[in-house]
Amino acid sequence: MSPPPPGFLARFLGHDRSRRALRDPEGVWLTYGDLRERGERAAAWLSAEGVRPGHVVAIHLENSLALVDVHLGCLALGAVRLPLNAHYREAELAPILEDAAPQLVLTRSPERFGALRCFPAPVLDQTAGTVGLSVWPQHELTALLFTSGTTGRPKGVPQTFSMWESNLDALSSLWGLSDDDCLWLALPLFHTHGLVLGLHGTLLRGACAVLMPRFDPVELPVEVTHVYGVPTWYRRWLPLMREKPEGFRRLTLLVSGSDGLDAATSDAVFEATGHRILERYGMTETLMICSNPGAGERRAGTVGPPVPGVDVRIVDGEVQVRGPSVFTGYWSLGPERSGWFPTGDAGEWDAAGYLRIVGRKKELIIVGGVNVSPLEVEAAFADVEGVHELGVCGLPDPDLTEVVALAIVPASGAVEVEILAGIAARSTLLSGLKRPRRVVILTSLPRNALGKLQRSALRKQLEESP
Ligand code: MCA
Ligand code: AMP
Repeated sequence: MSPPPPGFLARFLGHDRSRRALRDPEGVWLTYGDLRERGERAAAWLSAEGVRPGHVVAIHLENSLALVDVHLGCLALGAVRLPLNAHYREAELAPILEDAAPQLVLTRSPERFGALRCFPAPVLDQTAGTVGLSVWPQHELTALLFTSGTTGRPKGVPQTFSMWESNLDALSSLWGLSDDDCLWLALPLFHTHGLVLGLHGTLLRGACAVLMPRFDPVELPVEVTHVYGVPTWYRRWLPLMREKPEGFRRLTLLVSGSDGLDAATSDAVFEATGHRILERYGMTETLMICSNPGAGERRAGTVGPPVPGVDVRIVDGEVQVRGPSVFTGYWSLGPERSGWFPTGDAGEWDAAGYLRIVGRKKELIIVGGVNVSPLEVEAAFADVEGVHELGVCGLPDPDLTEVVALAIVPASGAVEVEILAGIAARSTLLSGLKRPRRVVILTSLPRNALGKLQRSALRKQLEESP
């Protein structure tokens, strides 16, 4: 085997092979040695299927050991991972697949992938002893993460080892992380939060994680010390936190991100468990931008000061960022960008230099920590029969923070029940969190003088007529 490469991968490969790394969803613990071996076998399988360094491998799987195997196999081979939301349907996947052109797909739903070659999981046992590859190469580009764009068409964000290493090391010092930590990893591994902070943050540090198939508001295994989650999780956990607080009191760190954490939830968790949730703020394009500290004051309602090494400024109310963890340009869109990146989030500094996110300049609805483009949802329903015009906005929700609402103006003579049946049928083409939870028939939509839909006015109108 070739000598291990420097940098990010060398640190993962350098951990003591006998150390615990991951408990799989079946409850079996794997060591760093086990993960390395599984990665090399998965690399041999991928290679036998024609994948070469630099090729793109699509991963459309729920959290499982098979999903971790293929990630490790791509790392070992130098292939580029394309994590896909496992809830995505054919129409949501199509623009991403067209843009990223994967060599093959790991999925249990091959019918969503047209002519692409699909496999349910890497076959490790047929490849034992066939490694013979120059494994664990050092490629800067390691993954492509797609995020909803301002046009409604998802855009690929190339992820490099150096972006990850700089951001993860900064968070590690700021949060006081160590190799003794054990993370409860129920975040889906197809988003930045779960994949980069959760899985790779753990493996870079030599710590361990308990991998869950998905979030459920259950009691935590005794070995768990840390939780990274979204506000919806903490709200769903509150009844259990109040009933059985001991299991939460013994944790050492609870982190929230991906969506604004309201002060009421933060305070209620503090009352029940004695822990002030650490809130941080980031983006797929930039990784973590601001964070409250591990030691020191955590201010509820703020996302903290800039992460060390990251420059943050506010221009015309919008948060802008630059630094070593910021991407250098969207996949296949070019030209390379540089300098300050506008986040589309509205923010202001408080007196202590902590950032408060006060709104969004971009058209985005965040449902349970998952980004939904209102433009994409509008496009999905635009040609339903009997619809004259339509508009989508977010509405506040006590569980998911926001949910999608759809307002329709019928064409003259159209029959309401038929429109609603058309909307229901079309909804099944979207993943669950993008589906409208409220559908309203109106006589007109609020538009400005140029005819542009006024989404905040629509939201206000729907909030006032529940
Ligand atoms: C569940 N559904 C989804 C997703 N999760 N649809 C699209 N994307 C998803 N990620 C669908 C299910 O298939 C189901 O559809 C419907 O939603 C069910 O609703 P509900 O029961 O309320 O949902 P749930 O299954 O309990 O999941 C809600 C959740 C979960 C627990 C909040 O989505 C979650 O763990 N979210 C975390 C998201 C996250 O990691 N975000 C990070 C991205 P059907 O009805 O057809 O069955 S942001 C990021 O990475 C940046 C960098 C950052 O700052 O962190
Ligand atoms: P993504 O593009 O999936 O990486 O999502 C990034 C977006 O999530 C950011 O631009 C914010 O709008 C939002 N976000 C992430 N963390 C927070 C937070 N702590 N508070 C408010 N919004 C957040």
